[in-house]
Amino acid sequence: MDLTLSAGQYDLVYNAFSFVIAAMGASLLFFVLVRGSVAPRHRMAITLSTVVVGIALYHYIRIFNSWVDAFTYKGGVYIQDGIPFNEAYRYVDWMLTVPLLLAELVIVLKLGKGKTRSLLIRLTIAALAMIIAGYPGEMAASDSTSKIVWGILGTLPFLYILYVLFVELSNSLGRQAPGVIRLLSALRWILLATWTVYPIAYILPALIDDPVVAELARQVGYSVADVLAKPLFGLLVLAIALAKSRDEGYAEAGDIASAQPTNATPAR
Ligand code: RET
Repeated sequence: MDLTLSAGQYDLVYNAFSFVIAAMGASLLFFVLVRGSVAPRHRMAITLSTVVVGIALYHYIRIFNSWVDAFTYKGGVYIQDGIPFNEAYRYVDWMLTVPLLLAELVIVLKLGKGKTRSLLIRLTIAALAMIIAGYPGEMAASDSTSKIVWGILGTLPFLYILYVLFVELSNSLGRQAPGVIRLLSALRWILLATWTVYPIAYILPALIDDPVVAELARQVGYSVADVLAKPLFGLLVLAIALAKSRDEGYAEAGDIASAQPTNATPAR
């Protein structure tokens, strides 16, 4: 349905997308710069965080441009009479980033090869099934029956992912250092809290009668969730990788040099 938005409503979404672009770009730079502080055996998790925010940066630039192209400013309001807003970018983004985020979590645990492989395969299949089922429901913005049916189908693999993370993985946590266990459990709860925002944002258009309010809530909801689920999650994974590197005695080249006795000839 074509929407008519006040300048404030239009700008709310515009600024939310702009904020996400800044957050993804800044975290991309940060993850690249901080990589050397992590022991080489834990760098794969940081690489995945970097790739995830890079993919999201690209998609948010596209989403932002699509929002701009969808509206024209006439008579003091924004009218949605342009190129249809492309909601599919989000789903393409998730197809890539959700399996990578789950892989980050599994890889930073450093479990055995067989266990890691089996977790990665099962979690990836469940993530793809969840997103593929959600897509037709997302497109049926005003038809609540198909939204609910596809939503339930997408929720089943979502529950499976939560089962694997909260029940199956708990057995592997005992082998980690106590500080790392605390961070890992925070990571899982952050995942749960941020990922549940997505199905809520998805179902909002079926619950809220006013299509303008529903659309604003959906776009801002997804934007906030994306910043929490990607950069913030990446920061926590980084904290775990740093804690493990420290526990394993890894120190950066610069730290070793500065720990040398002071009577050594200063480097020029
Ligand atoms: C859908 C609709 C169907 C039911 C459920 C959904 C869940 C989506 C989730 C998305 C997570 C995306 C992330 C992106 C970050 O990069 C597909 C909305 C349960 C959990 C974490």
